[in-house]
Amino acid sequence: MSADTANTSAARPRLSIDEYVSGVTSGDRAKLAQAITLIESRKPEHQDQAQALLLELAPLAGKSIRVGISGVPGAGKSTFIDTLGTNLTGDRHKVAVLAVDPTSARTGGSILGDKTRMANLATNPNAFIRPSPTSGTLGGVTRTTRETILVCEAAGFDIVLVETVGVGQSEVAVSEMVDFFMVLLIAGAGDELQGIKKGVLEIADMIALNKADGDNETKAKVSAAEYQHALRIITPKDKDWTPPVITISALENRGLDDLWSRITQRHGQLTDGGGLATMRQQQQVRWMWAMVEDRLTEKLKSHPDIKAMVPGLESAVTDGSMTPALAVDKMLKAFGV
Ligand SMILES: Nc1nc2c(ncn2[C@@H]2O[C@H](COP(=O)(O)OP(=O)(O)O)[C@@H](O)[C@H]2O)c(=O)[nH]1
Ligand SMILES: [Mg+2]
Repeated sequence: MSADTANTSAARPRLSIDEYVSGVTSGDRAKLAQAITLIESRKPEHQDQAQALLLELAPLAGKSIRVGISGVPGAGKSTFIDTLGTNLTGDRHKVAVLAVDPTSARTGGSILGDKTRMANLATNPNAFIRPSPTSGTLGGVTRTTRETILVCEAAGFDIVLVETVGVGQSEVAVSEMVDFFMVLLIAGAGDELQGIKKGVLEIADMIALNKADGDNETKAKVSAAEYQHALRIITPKDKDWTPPVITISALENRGLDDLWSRITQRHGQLTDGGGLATMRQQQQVRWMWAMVEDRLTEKLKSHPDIKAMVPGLESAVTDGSMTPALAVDKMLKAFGV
């Protein structure tokens, strides 16, 4: 069913697919924003239209450098993106800033991609900032952000920055949708606090010690050396790339040219060797399976028979009168598989 044949409803999308396509590709920012809203909508008829739109835009997508940026609140992500983005637009790039923050709905705070924290970029005609959707599961937010990357690329943005918080699963989700994943750290803030224990060193393509300015500069350099050392004992993601550890000051715009040249160096290496295409293909396939798991689990949990039996099964597993495997058998039987 396409949205055009759907029953009339107040919330029905106002544009046709052709209008979205021509709006997005002609650089109409309002239409770009509307296309993203369509993608974020959970209404089935909007979803159908969004997927049709993505198929239309797909041939125009894929041509950007996709960079993930992680760091705990306060690490300087907004400041960094504002400065880097301004540098890049100054070099004639078009920069889209997206965010993955599944916690923003619950906490009401720390909505990543907040335009007020990126004052320069927010008013820059060659930048587009889209805050994280404020509702949804990690899987849901991941899907919309992934699809939004494609729409922004079709709209001519040649650099896409995806911001996320340096805690938990959202980092892994973002590293799976970008070409290059970097972590912003601050010297002396404590590894635990900054999520280092969560295996982030294993997925990072670069570590940048931010706030290397004023009295903090020496501390940042010492810290960088320590992380460099820590990285040496970790098996790299790719034998052709040793993640650099560098010091920067987002506030003073220091070290950002070096940082960007490393990203383009790695991107060039991946593009030339064919590794980029392979990596993106593998990301798509892994994502497909992740979505299968998400959707199946959702369907299973919302099945009325299963909903009815879950409390009993949980308490039986809790008190040991049933093994977890037997409980799963019962559930799947009720589900019809
Ligand atoms: N000294 C210094 N302060 C910085 C730097 N980058 C960010 N900050 C400050 O750190 C605080 C948090 O920065 P923000 O960009 O909001 O961090 P976010 O929570 O990761 O987005 C703000 O007060 C910034 O001004 C830097 O390079 N040097
Ligand atoms: Mg911020």
